[in-house]
Amino acid sequence: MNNEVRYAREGRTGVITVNFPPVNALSVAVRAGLLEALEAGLEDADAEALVLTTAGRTFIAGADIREFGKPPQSPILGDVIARFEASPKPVVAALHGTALGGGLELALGCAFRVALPGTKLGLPEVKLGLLPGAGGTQRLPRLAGVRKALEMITSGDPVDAAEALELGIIDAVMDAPSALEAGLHFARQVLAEKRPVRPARERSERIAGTDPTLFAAFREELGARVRNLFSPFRCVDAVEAACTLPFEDGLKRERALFLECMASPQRAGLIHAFLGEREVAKVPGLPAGTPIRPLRSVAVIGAGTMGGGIAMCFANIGIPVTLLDSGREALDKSEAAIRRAYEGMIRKDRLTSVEMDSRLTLIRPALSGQADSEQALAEADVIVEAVFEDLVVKREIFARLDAVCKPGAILATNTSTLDVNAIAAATHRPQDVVGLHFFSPANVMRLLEVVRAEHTADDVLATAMALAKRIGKVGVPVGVCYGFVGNRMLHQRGREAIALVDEGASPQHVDAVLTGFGFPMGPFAMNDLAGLDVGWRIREERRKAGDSDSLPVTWLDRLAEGGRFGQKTGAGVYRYEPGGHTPLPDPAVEALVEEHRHARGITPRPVSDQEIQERCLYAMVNEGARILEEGIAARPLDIDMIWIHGYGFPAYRGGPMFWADQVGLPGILEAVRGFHDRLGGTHWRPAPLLERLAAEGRGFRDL
Ligand code: T1G
Repeated sequence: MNNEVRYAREGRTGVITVNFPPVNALSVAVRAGLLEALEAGLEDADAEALVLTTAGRTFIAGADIREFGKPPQSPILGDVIARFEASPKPVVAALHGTALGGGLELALGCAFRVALPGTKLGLPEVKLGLLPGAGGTQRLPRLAGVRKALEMITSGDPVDAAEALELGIIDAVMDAPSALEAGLHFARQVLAEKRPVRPARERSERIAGTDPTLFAAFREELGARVRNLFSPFRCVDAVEAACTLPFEDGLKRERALFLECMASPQRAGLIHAFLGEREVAKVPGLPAGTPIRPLRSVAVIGAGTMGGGIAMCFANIGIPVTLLDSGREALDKSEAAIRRAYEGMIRKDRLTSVEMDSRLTLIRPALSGQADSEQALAEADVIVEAVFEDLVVKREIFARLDAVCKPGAILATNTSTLDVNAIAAATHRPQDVVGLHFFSPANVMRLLEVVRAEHTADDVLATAMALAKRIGKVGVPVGVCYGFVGNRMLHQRGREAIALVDEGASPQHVDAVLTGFGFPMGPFAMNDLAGLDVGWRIREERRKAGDSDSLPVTWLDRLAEGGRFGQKTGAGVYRYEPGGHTPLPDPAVEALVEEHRHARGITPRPVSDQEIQERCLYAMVNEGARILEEGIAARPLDIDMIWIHGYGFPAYRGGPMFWADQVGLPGILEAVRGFHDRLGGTHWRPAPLLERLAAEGRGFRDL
């Protein structure tokens, strides 16, 4: 039966089994159930030892994240663990799957720990803006040593069973049919050998004499790695307490630090990001159980940077991919780029050469129009078009796909700006057409905007979302509009960033404010990385098309016109040392901006950090509100996930809409109104949804 903690006896051993799918999270029901089961075991006179194990695919994966932010309910986990640790009968924690967070902390409180091969053990709380709050910062250093405990707790990364055994975190790795079998076997050994129990709390040899300067040095190292984050440093404080205070006082210190982290906005943002990444896959309005079409073979049209990266995504999960292009040279270039990408992964120990070879054999280059490529198109379950952004060319390709692809094949376009409805209209099967907007580099970036066109069938959308999960992407459903969700909001941020430089800020000042906010790079460094020519071409096309939201020719266009495309030409908004990637301010750009201001009669003025942050980010929030009103994104959560996984919005801020709620919509609305009065522009006209929510004292989260 699901959702129970049960006690039973196997011979001379009592067995406590937690069965709360999907990950046996330590909800209040589990915590209470554990205490009851432990009592049953202690009262069972025939049970001389106890085994703690779980049903399902994993040992306990931690506290129940969904309880965070709500009033704590007894019994708290630390008390449950203390009862297991004080048990007069030896308790063997039998681990499999992922023993994480509170789950590992519970195991550390048991007398012994045994794991199946391949088990992962970790304390990932820091990834949620927390720290191990149930004794992990006090017991792990005593078992694994201070330095390793600091590394595990501040990184949140797990170790596998073999390393855990080596470190002293567990007592044995046993290759048994189940964790229960391993636990029972080990318990019998303990009883037969009358093995003494030494609780972690009593093992001080590995923390005694710790050099007190270790913590300051570790904080120094940490500072270089984790900008803006709060909880990693509290993790160090807690581990330091393990080395400087008696155990019980260390637990108290840990609890106080945990509660401090629990109260931080970063914890709220990171939990929103964690749960949101899973919630976003549940598409509103898509009937549960919508069937998924087959995904056995794929054809990618266009062997450019995107096409090659997209092909890798499928080969990486064992799906054969035919990569088509009209030019042999493009195919050769793409093959070389794909091989280089895999070799890079091998150098980082993220791939073996055998895996690379098997993936390379799955990617078959083919010249368009040849028999083999026609056959590949006719047989493919999914075809992804990834040629350059030209609607006429894309429509021609889709008309041809309509003629050659088998019925039921999914016809996907990787367009980043064009109208997917117009592309679908080139076929007689618009219900099979969907947008799959990958982000460059497609084999790296996790975001995949799944564009539902007017006639896209439910099962095509469901298949696209399932495909996203299978290739390790965060698939987010979006509607059809220019730039969909991410690029449409990016356009507003870019507009403001460019204007702020016109008005007196330097590009490096704008970038510094946004990297200080938590972005990995500022808009101008990002432009240099992507290539100024890319944005320039898009802005030119929008101007030619008379798009009402297009920008006049900007100083950024002037740079592109002069051949300064960014990193790929050694100079763009910044200059770069030969082979270098560090953006260096360039006096030539300053001069060009000066000239551009003069030509437009602009007298430069000082621009504050606050104005830069508000104009760049509130323009995005206001556009996000419009996107929600238009139904292009169904939920604020979708926008948050797009910006975290596609544009580096800091996860600890939860995404633009979650962050806006934390800032407070009335204040944002007032600022937007101020910018509209001062600067004009339709994009500063307050979105009616923003006005309504602010007036009602509600937030985007209330939608
Ligand atoms: N609490 C509640 N729900 C959880 C959960 C958790 N800890 N972990 C996963 N889920 C849900 C998840 O939302 C999804 O729900 C389903 O389980 C499958 O997850 C006191 C305070 C375990 C490696 O940080 O890393 O302990 O979408 O899709 O890819 O010191 O889940 O099906 O409705 O991710 O196989 C510390 C977080 C908590 C582990 C499995 N623990 N979880 O990955 O499945 S804080 C964590 C994971 C803590 C103590 C502190 C992964 C996984 P739904 P999934 P998966």
